[in-house]
Amino acid sequence: MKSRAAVAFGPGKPLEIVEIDVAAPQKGEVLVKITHTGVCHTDAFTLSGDDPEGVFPAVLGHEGGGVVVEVGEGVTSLSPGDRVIPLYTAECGVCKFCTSGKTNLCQAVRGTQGKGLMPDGTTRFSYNGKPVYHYMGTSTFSEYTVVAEISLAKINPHAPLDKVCLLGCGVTTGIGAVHNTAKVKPGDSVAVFGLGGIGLAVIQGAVQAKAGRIIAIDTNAEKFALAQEMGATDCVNPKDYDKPIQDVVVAMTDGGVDFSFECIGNVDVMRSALECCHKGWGESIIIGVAGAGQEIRTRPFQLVTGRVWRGSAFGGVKGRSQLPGMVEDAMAGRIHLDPFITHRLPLERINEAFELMHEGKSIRTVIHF
Ligand code: NAD
Ligand code: AHE
Ligand code: ZN
Ligand code: ZN
Repeated sequence: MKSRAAVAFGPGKPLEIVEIDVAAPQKGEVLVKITHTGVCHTDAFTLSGDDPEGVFPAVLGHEGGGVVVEVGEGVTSLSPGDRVIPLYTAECGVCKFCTSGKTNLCQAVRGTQGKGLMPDGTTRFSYNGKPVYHYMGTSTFSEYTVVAEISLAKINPHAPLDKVCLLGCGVTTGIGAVHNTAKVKPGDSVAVFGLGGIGLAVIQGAVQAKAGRIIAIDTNAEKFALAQEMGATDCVNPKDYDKPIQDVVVAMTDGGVDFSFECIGNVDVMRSALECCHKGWGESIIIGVAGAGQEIRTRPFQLVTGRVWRGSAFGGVKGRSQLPGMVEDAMAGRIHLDPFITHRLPLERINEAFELMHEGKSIRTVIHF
């Protein structure tokens, strides 16, 4: 079938809106009509060429919501008409990772997914007869996409897709990192570096966890109003100080925070986020994604003296079993999605969403088809 899609033809180039061909779903696959998708910084990261897994031409996008149109052979858990959120972290339920009870990082389709291919090693997308690659197993920047059955969360049939699409990445990542990775407890102090969609979701999670101090840190002071509305107790701009930001946070908190979250993808800030944690127990969660060749550094003494570095992918959330509950939370008002949606645009204007993000003017732009 034909589908309108925003195709990334090469690194650093604007997306092009073209009509691609989408082949029928094969065994274990599902054809989904995407109605809405957010634009996450990770899409911009891959488009920039910094992603070691970036392949072109590709249909990017991983923060979508849609409706099942057709199922391939052997698909039993989904039917046409079901509302779904595509998952870049699958949940097969049977692999070593899924059964470990220790991680959400199902590996059933991760190998082919990282190469821009469906699990059978081929693509369902083509343009002028040439293959177009998939992205993160989701490719939500296309009106029609093909996704593995194990990479789809079936959600409430009445869920507002124009909002809950944000649970496909940003909001789930931030809230999940607080509860599943850090396990923040009432009264804990928290520092959040970077106040985009991810950092603001961390703040929302920290409020849910009844954290004490929530210190919001960004070099763009225009982000502070929303951070405060979300529940930040303090806002700090590193540009206002002539000493390292970790020293500022340590001085504010009688020795450092219980938890910090890096939500930028800057390896220097990752060091600051670790070093602003309290001696003996402070934990720093890396959420930001850094480019090829980037490495983190600190003095080993920072770890010897009890600080801990952890990472978090998709907030540690198992998509098929846990995301439907988070959709219910959003529908019941326990998760607030509206504050994240600063802009709405049609697919044809998707490049403006990237510009707004780079200019620091948006939190999330929701694209409609
Ligand atoms: P965003 O661009 O909306 O927000 C980033 C924020 O960081 C902006 O407010 C910006 O002003 C701020 N910032 C930039 N440099 C800074 C600095 N030196 N000090 C303080 N603040 C600074 O991005 P986003 O969509 O919120 O994504 C944030 C990061 O999280 C990205 O790296 C993205 O790839 C990553 N991410 C990771 C996961 C995961 O599962 N681990 C999921 C989603 C996104
Ligand atoms: N492809 C990159 C890594 C990108 C990355 O870390 N992705 C995050 C999700 S970002 C969503 O906005 C993630 O979940 N990683 C775990 C995984 O399995 O990809 C690289 O460096 O190669
Ligand atoms: Zn994302
Ligand atoms: Zn699995």
